[in-house]
Amino acid sequence: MDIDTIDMIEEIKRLKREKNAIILAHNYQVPEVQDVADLVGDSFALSQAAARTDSDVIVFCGVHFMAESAKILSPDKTVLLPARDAGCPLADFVWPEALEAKKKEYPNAAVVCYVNSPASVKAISDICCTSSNAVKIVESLDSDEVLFVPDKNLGTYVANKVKGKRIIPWEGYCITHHRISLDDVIKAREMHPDAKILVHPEVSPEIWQYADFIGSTAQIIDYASKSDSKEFIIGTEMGILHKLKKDNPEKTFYLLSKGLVCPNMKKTRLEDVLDSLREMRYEITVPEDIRVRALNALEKMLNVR
Ligand code: CIZ
Repeated sequence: MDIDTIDMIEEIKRLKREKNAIILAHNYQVPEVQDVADLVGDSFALSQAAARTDSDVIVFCGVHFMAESAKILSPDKTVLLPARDAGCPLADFVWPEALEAKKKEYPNAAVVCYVNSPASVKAISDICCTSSNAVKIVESLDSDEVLFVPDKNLGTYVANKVKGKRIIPWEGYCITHHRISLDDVIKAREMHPDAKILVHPEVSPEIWQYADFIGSTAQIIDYASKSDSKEFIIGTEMGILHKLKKDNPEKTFYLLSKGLVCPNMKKTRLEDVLDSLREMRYEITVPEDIRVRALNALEKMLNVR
């Protein structure tokens, strides 16, 4: 590590103490940002953990909807997103007017909203879900018809698992997970025949048949740590390899496709974390009426046992 980087890390730590801040890094962030963070994880678990602390400031190294979730859970804390233009194309597939129009087409459907969505969409949904609990959330609903937004692959995954309900998936998808091709999986299997293939449910359904495990980032990390296998092929954004390797130095991890790089997750550099704390930027706010309704959809999710 060069001297400038060491100085920068020291300054980030000093400012963090001065401002009583907590730094959160999503599993997809670059290694140096993960290493400077207080917590690394999936977006909703990070937001929940930050809400339980007495910090005044949350620096969310991730993308916009993640910082919004932190604000929804911690309205009295200042939430900062270090890279202002770190958005999520998947979340942008759905917006309130489009969802309201769809709800008119399916007036009896319950609306289940994946956490990868804008706060304004969560606010007009019946309940939220994460990629780890989506099946359980949909199963818990009384309604036989479910409008699932915005990820069509996660929606289809849920539809395959849940019996007796009609799932209407929204037409959104993650551009990064969509880059995995059948050819990538076949080649990876050939090159590493003993490796377990672990993929995120946001990948295309045609990939699922090759997977030994399908789960959220936290579930993939947990699976790899507990498994007796020594080699894994990872089908989600490459940032996760840092934690996988750090937690399991004796195991080997291969990326399923070289396309698994999310340009938005790569926008946050150490310099941005430093500037964020120094200048208190970029503050993420959520209008109170939207926040309260979005919180309601998130709390309903948390109440499902
Ligand atoms: O919400 C998250 O953290 C994402 C993007 C995925 C996951 O599975 O953790």
